[in-house]
Amino acid sequence: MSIRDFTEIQKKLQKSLDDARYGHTVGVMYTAGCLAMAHGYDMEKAMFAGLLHDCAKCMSHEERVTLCRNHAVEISQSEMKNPSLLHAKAGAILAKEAYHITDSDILHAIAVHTTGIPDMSMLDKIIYIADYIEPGRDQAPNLAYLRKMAYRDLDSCIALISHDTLCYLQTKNYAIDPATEETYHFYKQYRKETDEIWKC
Ligand code: DGI
Ligand code: FE
Ligand code: FE
Repeated sequence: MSIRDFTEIQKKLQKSLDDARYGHTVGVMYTAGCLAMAHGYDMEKAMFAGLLHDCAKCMSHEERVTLCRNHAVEISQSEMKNPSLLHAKAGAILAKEAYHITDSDILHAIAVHTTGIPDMSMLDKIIYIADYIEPGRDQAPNLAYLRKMAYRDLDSCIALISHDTLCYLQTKNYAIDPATEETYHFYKQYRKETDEIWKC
């Protein structure tokens, strides 16, 4: 993978994503690159994963279902019922098929970026966190705290992000995917913040 690959992927992505999503994607790409620098991970790999993590976001739910079925990728009941979830697995397929990414670490980070999973790889963690804290985000609670903490402690960031995501889903009465719950259940061992931050 080279700089030329970046430019070509960016051009193609810009055509298939709306402007806001493309802007978010570039934000995640650079944030993932910075987190890789801070934690001694391969910067280019993190940037490719960040760039492509939402590549299936602007497809319809039906298109994502068809894509998964055509590639024999299992769709869970929860992914079938909650269209916001399937763009992660569909994104991993598209990154491979349409953007020619063969690196299995990158494809895995894309596939798990929305719910997280227990015991993630460093790249999975970088993408999960970069997605939440990139500069274009402004709604989530604890953003300033997480933006600082992300350069020091990935695991405690995931504890707080997965906690706040569960709170958000509960408040909105949205169905919670088992993986979202399992992610918090695993990472809560890394909680180290004051009581104030953990309110829901
Ligand atoms: O794709 P992005 O918007 O950049 O971010 P994302 O991939 O983290 O997706 C965020 C959306 O996914 C947000 O609307 C909350 C939703 N989400 C995450 N976990 C769950 C969930 N939605 C449901 N219904 N259940 C979950 O467990
Ligand atoms: Fe996403
Ligand atoms: Fe995203």
